Amino acid sequence: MDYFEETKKVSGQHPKPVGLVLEYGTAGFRAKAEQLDHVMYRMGLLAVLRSKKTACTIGVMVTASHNPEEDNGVKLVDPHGEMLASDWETYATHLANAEEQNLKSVLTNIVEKESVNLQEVARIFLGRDTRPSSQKLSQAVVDGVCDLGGAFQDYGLLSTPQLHYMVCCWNTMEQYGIATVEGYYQKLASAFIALTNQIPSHPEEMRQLYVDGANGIGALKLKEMEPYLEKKLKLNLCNNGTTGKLNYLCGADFVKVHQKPPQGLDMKANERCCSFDGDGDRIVYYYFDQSGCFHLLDGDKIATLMTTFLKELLAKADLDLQIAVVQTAYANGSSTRYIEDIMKVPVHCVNTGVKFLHHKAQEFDIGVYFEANGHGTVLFSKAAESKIRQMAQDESQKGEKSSAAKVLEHTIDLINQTVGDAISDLLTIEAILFIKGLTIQQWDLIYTDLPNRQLKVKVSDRHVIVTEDAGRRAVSPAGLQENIDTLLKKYRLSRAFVRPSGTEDVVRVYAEADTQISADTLAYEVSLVVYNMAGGVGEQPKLLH
Ligand code: G16
Repeated sequence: MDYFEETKKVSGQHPKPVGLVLEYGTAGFRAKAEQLDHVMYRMGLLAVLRSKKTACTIGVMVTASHNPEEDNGVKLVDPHGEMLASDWETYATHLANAEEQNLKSVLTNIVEKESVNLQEVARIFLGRDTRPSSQKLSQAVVDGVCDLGGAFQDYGLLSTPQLHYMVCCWNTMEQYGIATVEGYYQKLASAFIALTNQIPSHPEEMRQLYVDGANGIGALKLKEMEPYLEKKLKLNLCNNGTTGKLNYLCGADFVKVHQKPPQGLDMKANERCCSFDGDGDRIVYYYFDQSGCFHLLDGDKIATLMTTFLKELLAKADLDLQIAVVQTAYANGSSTRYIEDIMKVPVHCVNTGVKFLHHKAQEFDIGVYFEANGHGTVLFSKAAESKIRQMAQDESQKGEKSSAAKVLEHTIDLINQTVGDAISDLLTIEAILFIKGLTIQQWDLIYTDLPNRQLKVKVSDRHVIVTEDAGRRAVSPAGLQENIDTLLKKYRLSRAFVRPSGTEDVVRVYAEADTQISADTLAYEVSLVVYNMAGGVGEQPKLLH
């Protein structure tokens, strides 16, 4: 029997636009929604092969996260809830770009190279975000799955981290948690309640949190979860998707990049606010001070808060576990210096993309990883987790040691270890602030960010820019890095880099320096160099102040 017979018949119903070339980038495929039907169908096919290869359930998430509402995207989730293995990203790109007549040979090639046992049963979990295009695109994935005889469970609307959680739960025989949305809420809520019960009462203002849901799935899911939290938190949710447009002038990416509050949030001085992104895997916090100055607490500040908390607990519990922080080039220089020099915790810098951070964080007993954009989580090694659980359950342990171990155990249960998760991160941050009795202002004072600016430059082919050293140095086009180095000499405490985005058709520019004016000017000058040396298109970059 020709295993790919059905594919030959059906793939024509999901035609590839002529000449379209896409890449499985930082977080899967991202493009205008109308270009993606064939990619979705083909990712359904690939997910079946991946499931047969691993003999596990594989996830497929339809989302373009922080991108504009008109875009969409898809990514595959591996058995333990982690990102797809990198060899398979290459297969995904080949498959998405194959011409119709070559589809069968590309699939056969994957089967042969990976020795996929076609007799193995395949099971796929599906989730999608709230974009208007997501339901139809999700159906194209289902078509692909069914053509290769895979079984599937469609969870419908889910945040990205919820899908990662479901896949992990199912493949660990539900040791990680119950593979339902309710199971997710119950697991996180009971850990949160147990943690906050450490402190008998909280002033009313400590319970108040303003949340910008980016008009996306995160808002919907947080609302669903609220009743499980037993009024421990008073959530004021705006941009909840009922009227506004997804990610438009709101959401974590908007707030981080523009360093200003989202539209739709009526903020008063010193109120604690946070923003999710479009698929609920990123979070940033912020507030206005009395003088009207905006303060952003991004992924770096979150990593610092969580690391401080965990390190103090390890000391109290007298547990000798190695803790490390993983960041990317976007991490503010002040955060890296603070974590390394003051906290004495090692910091590692890797390429942009959660998959790289996650991988590195797995090397430590406790690996805290966060991108500055608010995407991150904490990983506990199996050995570390079992040491902590043993101590927490050991009735012979008394006093501070025992209670620290118990707090650590609840923290493990509250954190979504499969991937960065805005809801889980929110609850973890809130629990830490409760327990430590910290206001957002006190948390903010841990260190002061260096002023920084991020810009985007449109070029005709962003892949002409090639980088090394975790994206911190450009090796191509020739002379680009030398020009950036010359600009850096003009400013104090300066750092800048450029890299092609893996989710948008732009080159990203990052600059930091001793003052906001210097950071803005440096970012502008570097953008001009990119525009001139890397084939800039459209309007020239402008100086923003
Ligand atoms: C995705 C990735 C993140 C990455 C971001 C931007 O976020 O998951 O790791 O930092 O894209 O990547 P790039 O600079 O390559 O465009 P999200 O929230 O959009 O899934």
